[in-house]
Amino acid sequence: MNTLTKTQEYIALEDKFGAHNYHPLDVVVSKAEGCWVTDVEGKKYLDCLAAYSAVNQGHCHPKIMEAFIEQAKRVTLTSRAFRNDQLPLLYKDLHDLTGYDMALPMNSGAEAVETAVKAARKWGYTVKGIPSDKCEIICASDNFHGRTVTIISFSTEKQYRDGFGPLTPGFSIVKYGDIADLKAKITPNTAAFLVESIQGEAGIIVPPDGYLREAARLCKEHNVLLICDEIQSGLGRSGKLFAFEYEGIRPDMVIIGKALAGGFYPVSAVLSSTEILGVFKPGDHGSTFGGNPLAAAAARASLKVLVEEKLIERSFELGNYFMEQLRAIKSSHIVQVRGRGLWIGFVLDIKARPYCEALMNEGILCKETHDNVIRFAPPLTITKEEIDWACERIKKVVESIK
Ligand code: IF1
Repeated sequence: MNTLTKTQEYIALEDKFGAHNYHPLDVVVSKAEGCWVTDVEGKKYLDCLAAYSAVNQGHCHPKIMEAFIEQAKRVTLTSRAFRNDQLPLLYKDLHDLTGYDMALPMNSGAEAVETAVKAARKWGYTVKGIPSDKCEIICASDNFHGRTVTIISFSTEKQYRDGFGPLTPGFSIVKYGDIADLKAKITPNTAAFLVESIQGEAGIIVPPDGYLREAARLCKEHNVLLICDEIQSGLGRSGKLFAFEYEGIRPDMVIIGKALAGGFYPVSAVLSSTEILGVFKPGDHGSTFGGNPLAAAAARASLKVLVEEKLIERSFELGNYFMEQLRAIKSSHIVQVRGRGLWIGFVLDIKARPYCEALMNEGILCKETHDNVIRFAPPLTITKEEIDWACERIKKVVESIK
């Protein structure tokens, strides 16, 4: 006799045949539209994670879908051995939207971070004149930039590094938000400072006012490249196109990914100047899938939706509204409500996981970070009414905490 629910059957399969490198909530999603996802039991949930900000445009956006399907019918992959008729148009769109001279497309965020690291190192040797193999890149404490061996080599999170050595040398760490520390750690061999404009994984940490501005000034003074990882904070999540705009700066390199293709496809890119990206010569770097026509078509449509539907402005306004509503909830267990745009860290004085589970039972999907922070990062298409609906349930769950 089989009394397993569909959910339990899928979970049993996944646990038996899949590696256990995640501890997901026990909801098995089978379809999604806009801000809502439906599980295999037919239950609907408001998605307050948005695939870690990869679906800023909402799930299965019809305009991105149309571009994606139309492109899939024509040509999906040429490799970069040949040219395709979509990538040049994506380059132009990225230039027009961001003002950066050039882009280098990859697939995952981590690959784009690796690309920026390689560009910075090569720039360090060929332009700045750093002696061979002496290049240093400065990173921040509590950073999250991905999972490759080189990237975890500059993680300060023990779990991400332990057991994966030997690690890549050439990185040093400064305390995030501490400008004096950055100043102290820049050496003549420093090629770049790599930093998240707002730290995501660390718990939606907005740096102190003036930090990035001062960092940009220091970098300029010492001929060090400022690289902002906007993979999660960028493309409207923070209420601006890029979170560094809050500081009125212009980094030398910007790394984007996630929402660049609205959740349809993994697409990432490094944006920079002709001088910096010009260090790459044919054969220096590449990827089978990077810059493929399906990726480029999905990315073009995704950027168009962000702009045409004014999702960046929406994120700013509705983010402030959402935060106001959350701050109005009275509970001694709420330590802080922080964030920018529709990217909110809801800090509790206790472990957040049980409350993410309770919220799931109420029909809201979200994910804790760092034990006691619940993050709310819904698609930027969310409405005021949906935020009200969510806040009623969040209030109920928070008020149930003993
Ligand atoms: C996982 C976090 C989010 C990123 C920044 C680069 C990457 C990411 C700022 C790498 C990726 C992800 C990956 C995902 C969980 C997730 C995450 F909690 F770990 F921090 F989003 F909040 N730079 N972030 O946030 O991009 O290679 O994954 O495309 O489980 O690792 P990727």
